[in-house]
Amino acid sequence: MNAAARLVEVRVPDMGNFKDVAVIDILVKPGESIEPEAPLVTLETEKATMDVPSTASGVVEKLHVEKGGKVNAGDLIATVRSAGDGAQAAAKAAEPAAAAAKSAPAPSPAQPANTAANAAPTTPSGGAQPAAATAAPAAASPAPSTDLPPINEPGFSRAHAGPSVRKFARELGVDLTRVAGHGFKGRITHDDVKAFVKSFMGSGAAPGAGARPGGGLPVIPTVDFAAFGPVETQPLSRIQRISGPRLHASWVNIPHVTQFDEADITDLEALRGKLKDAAAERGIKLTPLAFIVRACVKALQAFPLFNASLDSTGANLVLKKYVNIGFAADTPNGLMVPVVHEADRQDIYQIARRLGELSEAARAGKLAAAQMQGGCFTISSLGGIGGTAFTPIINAPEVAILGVSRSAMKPIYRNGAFVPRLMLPLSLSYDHRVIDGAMAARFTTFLAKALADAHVLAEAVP
Ligand code: CAO
Repeated sequence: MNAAARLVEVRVPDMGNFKDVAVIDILVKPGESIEPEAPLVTLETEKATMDVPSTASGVVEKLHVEKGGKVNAGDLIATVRSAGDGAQAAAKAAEPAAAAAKSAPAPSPAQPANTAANAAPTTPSGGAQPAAATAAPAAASPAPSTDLPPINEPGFSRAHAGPSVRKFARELGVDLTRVAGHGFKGRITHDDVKAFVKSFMGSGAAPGAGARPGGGLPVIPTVDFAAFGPVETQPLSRIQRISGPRLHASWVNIPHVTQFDEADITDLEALRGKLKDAAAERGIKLTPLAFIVRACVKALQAFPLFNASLDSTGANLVLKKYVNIGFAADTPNGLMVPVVHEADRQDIYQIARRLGELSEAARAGKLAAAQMQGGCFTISSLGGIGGTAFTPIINAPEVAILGVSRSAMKPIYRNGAFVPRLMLPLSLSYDHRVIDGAMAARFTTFLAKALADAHVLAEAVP
């Protein structure tokens, strides 16, 4: 942008991995007066449409794109003769738009209305964490006093509405992603926002089929089981009562996708067979999990998006510069998720020792709160038990979890012949708001390759 000439250049924000995105609509004309956030053009990826808002108020000087054209991140869309809000303010305004587009290229589901589950830290398909374990993801955006659903910020920034409607919605605490637009080309109008608020206040529930009073999820009907035969009622364990709502919060807040793959661990098992007796003499049980943790460390280092969390606004990613790996441990009291801290600084023996210590403490019910905190990524291994694949629930606010099932000898076709190879099933669930399918497939491919390269995994950590 050129501050001296007071001309502001509005460019296509970062759109994640999307390339050559279609311009499906031009919403302004040269000479038209606009306010900041006024949508200029509508773009359409395979997954969503989004308006690119102006970053300044003023008059549209020139449009640099046309309907039907293709654009990429950084391309110039329009030049706006600024009405005096200055280049600096415009640049500032551009940040959230870019971050929003980047963090959520696909349409984000609305946040659930009831914040009770959000207020507690969420845990994995894995288990319980004490209340102090992690920051509450939704704590920073309290629901308005009307109990309207919290605003989904990335969705709000892409909503098809003009600046005054946005301002109006903000004042009322209305999440524009939930409002149906009845204006020109489906644009949301003041009346649409009013109608939304009226319907909400009138019914006491957020609009939507099957919503229950309070704006939550549809309710499962109550059944009198005793009417069909003898029953016994058992209370849930303390850990189940803690972890249940957190699992539920993760399930309803995060659009989960699970990517399946297999790793050839024939060489890994051969190597582990050679090393495990010597390890046992040092009091270390060298199970496959230690190698898997080491391989995950390498994958997280290669794919930093997997070692990240969305912040409470949902508009920014927090990239972690440390690698702490949680693992689901089956205990007599239920599932717990101890964390191997600084897993990136440990070799397989150190990791295996730590896994043993933490599993033992978990089973004895002696895990300290700090030993369950700070995780970046979780592994849920059912390999010692069985199964071929499963769909683990993400340990929110982490963005991915690796499920591991039992390895099996399989005929693999290689160089014109079938050869017997020991294959380890991998099931990676990921947050589709942050990670797209191609990246998930690259991650599991990398992981499988790392697991096949057992000698590298067994090397000392620099
Ligand atoms: N394929 C085949 N065998 C495997 C394997 C795999 N993927 N993973 C482990 N094994 C073997 C081990 O080698 C070990 O055999 P040996 O004693 O002959 O060496 C045996 O299974 C048992 O291993 P383990 O369970 O003692 O150790 P581990 O490091 O594999 O796992 C822990 C540790 C804590 C993850 C595990 O004990 C556990 O609790 N798993 C359950 C996790 C869980 O319930 N997840 C579900 C969460 S979703 O609700």
